[in-house]
Amino acid sequence: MPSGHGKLAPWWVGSGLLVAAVLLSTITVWVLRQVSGGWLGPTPPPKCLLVPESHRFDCYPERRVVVTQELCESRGCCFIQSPPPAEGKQGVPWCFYPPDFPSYTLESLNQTALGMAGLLVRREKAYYPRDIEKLRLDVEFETDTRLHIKESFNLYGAHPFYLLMEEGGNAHGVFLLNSNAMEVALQPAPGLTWRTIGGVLDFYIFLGPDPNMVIQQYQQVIGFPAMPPIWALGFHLCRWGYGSSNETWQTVRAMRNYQIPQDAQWNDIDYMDGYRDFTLDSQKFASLPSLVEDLHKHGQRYVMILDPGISSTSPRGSYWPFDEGLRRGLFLNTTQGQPLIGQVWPGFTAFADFSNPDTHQWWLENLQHFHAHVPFDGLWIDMNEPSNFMDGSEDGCPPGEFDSPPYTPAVLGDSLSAKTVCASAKQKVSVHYNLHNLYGLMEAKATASALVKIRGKRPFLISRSTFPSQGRYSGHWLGDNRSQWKDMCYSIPGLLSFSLFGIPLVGADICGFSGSTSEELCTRWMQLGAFYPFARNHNTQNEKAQDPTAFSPAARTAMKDVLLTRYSLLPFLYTLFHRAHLQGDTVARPLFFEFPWDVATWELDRQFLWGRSLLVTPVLEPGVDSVTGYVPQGTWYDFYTGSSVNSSGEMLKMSAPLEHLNLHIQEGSILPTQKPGTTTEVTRENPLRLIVALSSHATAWGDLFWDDGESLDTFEKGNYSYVVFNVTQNIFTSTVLHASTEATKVTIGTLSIFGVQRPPSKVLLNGQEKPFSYLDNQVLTVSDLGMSLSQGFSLQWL
Ligand SMILES: *[C@@H]1O[C@H](CO)[C@@H](O)[C@H](O)[C@H]1NC(C)=O
Ligand SMILES: *[C@@H]1O[C@H](CO)[C@@H](O)[C@H](O)[C@H]1NC(C)=O
Ligand SMILES: *[C@@H]1O[C@H](CO)[C@@H](O)[C@H](O)[C@H]1NC(C)=O
Ligand SMILES: *[C@@H]1O[C@H](CO)[C@@H](O)[C@H](O)[C@H]1NC(C)=O
Ligand SMILES: *[C@@H]1O[C@H](CO)[C@@H](O)[C@H](O)[C@H]1NC(C)=O
Ligand SMILES: *[C@@H]1O[C@H](CO)[C@@H](O)[C@H](O)[C@H]1NC(C)=O
Ligand SMILES: CC(=O)N[C@H]1CO[C@H](CO)[C@@H](O)[C@@H]1O
Repeated sequence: MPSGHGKLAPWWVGSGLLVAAVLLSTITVWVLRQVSGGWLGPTPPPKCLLVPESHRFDCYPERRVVVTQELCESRGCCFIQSPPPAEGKQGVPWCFYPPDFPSYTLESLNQTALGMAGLLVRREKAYYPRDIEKLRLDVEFETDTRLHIKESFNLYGAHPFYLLMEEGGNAHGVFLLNSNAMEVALQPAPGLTWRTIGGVLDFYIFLGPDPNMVIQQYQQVIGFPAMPPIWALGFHLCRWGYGSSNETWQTVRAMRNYQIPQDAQWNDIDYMDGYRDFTLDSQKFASLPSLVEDLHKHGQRYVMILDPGISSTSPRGSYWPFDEGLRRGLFLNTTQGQPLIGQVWPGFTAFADFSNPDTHQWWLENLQHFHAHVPFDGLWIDMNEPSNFMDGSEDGCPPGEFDSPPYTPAVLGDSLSAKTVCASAKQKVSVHYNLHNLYGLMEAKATASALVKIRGKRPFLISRSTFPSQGRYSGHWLGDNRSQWKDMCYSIPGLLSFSLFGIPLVGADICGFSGSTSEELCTRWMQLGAFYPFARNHNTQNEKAQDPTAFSPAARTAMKDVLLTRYSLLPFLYTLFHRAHLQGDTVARPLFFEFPWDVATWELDRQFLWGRSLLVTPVLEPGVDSVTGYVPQGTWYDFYTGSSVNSSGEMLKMSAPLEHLNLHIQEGSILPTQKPGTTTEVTRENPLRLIVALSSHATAWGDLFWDDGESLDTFEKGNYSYVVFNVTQNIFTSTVLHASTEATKVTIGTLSIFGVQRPPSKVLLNGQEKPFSYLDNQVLTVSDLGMSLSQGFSLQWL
């Protein structure tokens, strides 16, 4: 459960009844108080004319109804027709609330320990069915920067959170902690309406003031993301339609043969017998256990898919997962108290009720049985919205207000049960109506916990459905995309959204899932994908292979090179994940997070940063050998050569032949890198190279988190090293702030210092003279340092 849900416990239990009584609540959040004038229409009542277009909040949001004046006025609302909106713009609602629409008034406001408590009272009924007359309002100033507003009395992806940039570069965020079906309407002017059909109006307001801080404050509420094992940050390869484990194995061997980095091999549903969870196709996948053993011998890992739909039609006694789940009563039930049956890959299925702790135990036992046979390392949980090929169930859904509420928010198919289970389905803690958006979160929690119990190491898990707090248990891939240039472009905003949602381990299917990719698209996508925090190439069945070995030597080499670049950056990437885990920093980061005062960065969605300092400018179109990207004001260094670019904050054209991905380092930063190997395990043994990018004041700063890469809670238990690097006045210092034995096993081999304006006369390592090289592009390199990471040192150039 999300952190902070403890206090909602009474609402969770038996909330079916309560929700029936809270069927429609509308709350309006004013985002910016800015009024733009102007209205159109015949001669409506003067009070209606008083409402400027920008402040017209929709009083008739029903989508299947053409709203007429009569319908509108029957709700006590104002009707003024507006001209159709310009293309790409939001329209102005024709039917909107008048200024005197009956609303709540605040009564008896008292001070409380954390803030204020009051009563919101409605004296006149509005048009909503079963309007609530009294709401209790609690306002808690929880920290200096977090204002918490919760309204209750009685009491999809779904990330009811937004971040807003205000004029001047300040930011704020708003989170509505509510799992019910809802919709959010943006007004033509700054303002928005949240419409939810149940639950508590539990609002959090994060005051920043900068975007990084808003996201940190949000994650203080929902929980910081889990620290992934380092192998999760390697390259993952998957496809649907490997015909057999032997074919899967061949791909792994081909990757090794070309020495292309790969940490994990995956299988989609092909491995299963009849697409049933926890079974193995004993013909085509007979060699899977041997393949997994071989992967482990090579320092590689195995990940496979699981779905929450459990086949319900296998002969009794032949399929333990269903028989036992039925015996223990662990499935979603119909209102009649029978397991609800829908249809997924195996045919008819029941759905595991992850709100029941007993289901977690049964899920664990299933995984233990399978792991004894196929010792998998991580899991991929799919179809967990939960997705159903039928609407509701094999019998549809019963009549009633859960499946046919008086108002249905804008959801798929305008029906709560479209392509999923009935909203009326019974789950252990509540009715599915309240829990639908939590399904993937609860499954992830059960799965992560099972992985820990089975392997005793940090769990690796990727989930399709997510909800706030998901990052504590899993990463996410952006779902089924297509092998098209525009899908590659969309992946960047997709990625950055999940950074904001506190799920930093995220990526799209590299080279595209459905449709057929081209060599050029796949090469460019591998370059972009090498900078997805979670980097997996995945393909649908019946399409040509799209792993790196499937292409010409030139393309294959370009893909290999960019993966080696990713692997060289593992110490930096891993440290960014540590900072995410520690305090909610983002890993893949929009440019405006670092340059909020520069309005030109606000809409950039074709570039992104890693942390504060590494700018990624991918090519996103065919047939070009250059790319134009924004370079914020300051000095930036080419990652590969160390040559500098001085930007005034402008779009710059960069050379981008097919084998090249543009990467630039922001002045003032120090990036820990490592000589790359073909697995994270091999890479971890190699010497580190620190890249120092000097600022205009000749200073720089960077850090490194280092542990064994997979033990549980190393930070929490203090079993890690943390080292800070710093340059001032031509002196580089490495300061070990926290040490563990692991850091004694790795050395700092090379220091590359970008932006050294004059060739030094000598270089001193801890006072001893050292040979160095200096290039015309102002790069100073000192190699063969041989310094243990566990010991601080200094290096001076004179
Ligand atoms: C505020 O205090 C008064 C007097 O003690 C009490 O009657 C009222 O219920 C309180 N209001 C709230 C919202 O707690
Ligand atoms: C897989 O390969 C093994 C070893 O080469 C062979 O014995 C087995 O028959 C193959 N299995 C299939 C299903 O082709
Ligand atoms: C579902 O029904 C089974 C009996 O078929 C029962 O054991 C179980 O408790 C029920 N679960 C819920 C959440 O109602
Ligand atoms: C950028 O500016 C620095 C001084 O701040 C200078 O040393 C460097 O040569 C400049 N780089 C380019 C490419 O002009
Ligand atoms: C600390 O981590 C090392 C591996 O780096 C492990 O061998 C050792 O047992 C751990 N110590 C504790 C106290 O957990
Ligand atoms: C860098 O090192 C110098 C000298 O040790 C110290 O004075 C300074 O505070 C350090 N700066 C940072 C950002 O750590
Ligand atoms: C068809 C489809 O679902 N396309 C998705 C592919 O992935 C991008 C993000 O990477 C989504 O925005 C698309 O909707």
